[in-house]
Amino acid sequence: MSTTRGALIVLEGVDRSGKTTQCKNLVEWLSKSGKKAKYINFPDRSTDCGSLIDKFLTNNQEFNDETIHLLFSLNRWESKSKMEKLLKEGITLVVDRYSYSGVAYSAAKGLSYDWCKNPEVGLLKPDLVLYLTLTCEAMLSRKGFGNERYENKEFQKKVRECFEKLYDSSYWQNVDANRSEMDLTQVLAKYADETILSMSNKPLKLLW
Ligand code: T5A
Ligand code: NA
Repeated sequence: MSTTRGALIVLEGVDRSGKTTQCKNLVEWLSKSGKKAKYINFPDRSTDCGSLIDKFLTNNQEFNDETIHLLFSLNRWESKSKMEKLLKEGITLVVDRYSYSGVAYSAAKGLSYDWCKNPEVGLLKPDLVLYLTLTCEAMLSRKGFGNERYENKEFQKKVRECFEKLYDSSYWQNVDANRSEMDLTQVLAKYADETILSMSNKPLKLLW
């Protein structure tokens, strides 16, 4: 019998909406319920390309809008074959940001949607996008906000509008992130479980 592939589950949302916390909780929850799951995050700051992105985000290096956009995209392309292999081995991937962040943050700076989407064409398409929503007030009150590039209220408002344009009800689920960490994990785990259960024989698709 062939292995049922893992599900590709992406968490998206504005800065500080709790993506990293929830991705890690979700992997732990899935593992405890006997499912194979792995955490993956973008940007992956561990590669050469990722280290350039890190310098940019921490304001230690400048790139024009197009260059940094392509670096973020390249950083996902670097991981494509590794991700495909894991999914085919039956491992569910819980991914902390993906192409939607790539498009939303660059479009918020004024680049066109089509231009932003193009370098992502051919990357793996998620089976589920969990989009964490959070009011501006709640976002500003969270720890650590304001340390990196892009962490300001006006820009985050634009990012929010750009994410909303990318929303696709066929595989996106909006989830209000303004609740306790554990409550939120429970809600997300239910959606993740449903997606994993529906995986049998589903082929891997490509963006968009
Ligand atoms: N970017 C990214 C692009 O421009 N293009 C791209 O292609 C990609 C992939 C860095 C930046 O890069 C941009 C977007 C970003 O601006 P990152 O490394 O994912 O991306 O950013 P981080 O700064 O690591 O993460 P975020 O700021 O997005 O935060 P998270 O992961 O959403 O939130 P988390 O889990 O770290 O929690 C934030 C704080 O809130 C608390 C936590 O304890 C923490 O202090 N918290 C809660 N508080 C109350 N209630 C809850 N339920 C809470 N959950 C967490
Ligand atoms: Na994060």
